[in-house]
Amino acid sequence: MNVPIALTPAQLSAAQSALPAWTTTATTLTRTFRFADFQSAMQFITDAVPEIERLNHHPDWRNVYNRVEVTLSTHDAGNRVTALDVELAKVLDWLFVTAT
Ligand code: H2B
Repeated sequence: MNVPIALTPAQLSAAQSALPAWTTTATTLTRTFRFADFQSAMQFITDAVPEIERLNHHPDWRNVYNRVEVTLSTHDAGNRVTALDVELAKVLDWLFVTAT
């Protein structure tokens, strides 16, 4: 596998524009998804599994009742944000829109 490259400041800025619901820093993309209830939150997590495996890129996330708090970072790039994080963020946004 190619070593993932951290985004430049200009690329981070473009990522923030493409992901308005996310908080973008050089080291993390974060978003909290809110659902009707616990079961809907867990369904979202389950629905994301095939896409996560396809990307071979894994989120740090935390579920509290109807919330899923997601933090994306690329460990292989020294815990920096890379294009893989941006791609996974877009996938999760898409799954969220189709689920709610
Ligand atoms: N997920 C995330 N979020 N960051 C990584 O650096 C990462 C990963 N690396 N999933 C992958 C797996 C790597 O460990 C394997 C060997 O491809």
